[in-house]
Amino acid sequence: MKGYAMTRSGLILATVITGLTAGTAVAEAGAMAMLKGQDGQDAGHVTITQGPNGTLFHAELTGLAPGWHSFHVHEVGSCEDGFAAAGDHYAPDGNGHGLMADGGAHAGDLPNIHVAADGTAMAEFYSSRLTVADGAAPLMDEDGSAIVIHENADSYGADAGAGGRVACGVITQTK
Ligand SMILES: [Cu+2]
Repeated sequence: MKGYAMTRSGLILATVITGLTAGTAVAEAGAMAMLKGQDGQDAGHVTITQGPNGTLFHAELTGLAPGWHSFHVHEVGSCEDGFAAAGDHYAPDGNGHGLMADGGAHAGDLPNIHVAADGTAMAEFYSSRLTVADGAAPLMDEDGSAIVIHENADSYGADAGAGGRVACGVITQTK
């Protein structure tokens, strides 16, 4: 009877450990990007904080045209060549574009931001797909990644319609 009780305890302990491991798979980490416009002027910054089950983006932006704009993670950590060097949207899983599209979305597809009349925007997004350094879609992969803000709002469909690149910042790991 006593032996049976010990076996039961052993099984319960094993279950608890498995649960904890699943909830803490991604290590704590952080990153940031300082953004510039095409004229080289400061366009604000984005801080990125890794949590146990997702990644929080906090954006404080300036010097942008009022209205809605696309906000994406692009696949290369470079803003050279008029921001073209940032490449396409970050999509390590091979999904198509568009938060609301069949076959979407790119891991780097994020919600639009709204810029006020004074050219500033404050926004926060949470992504359960992107990670700072570990996992299936790390921002700090071999060639890094960049935040790009576009001229137009993202349609969230398969064709983004985002237009030109108006601000860019290379993502760098801070912890
Ligand atoms: Cu983009």
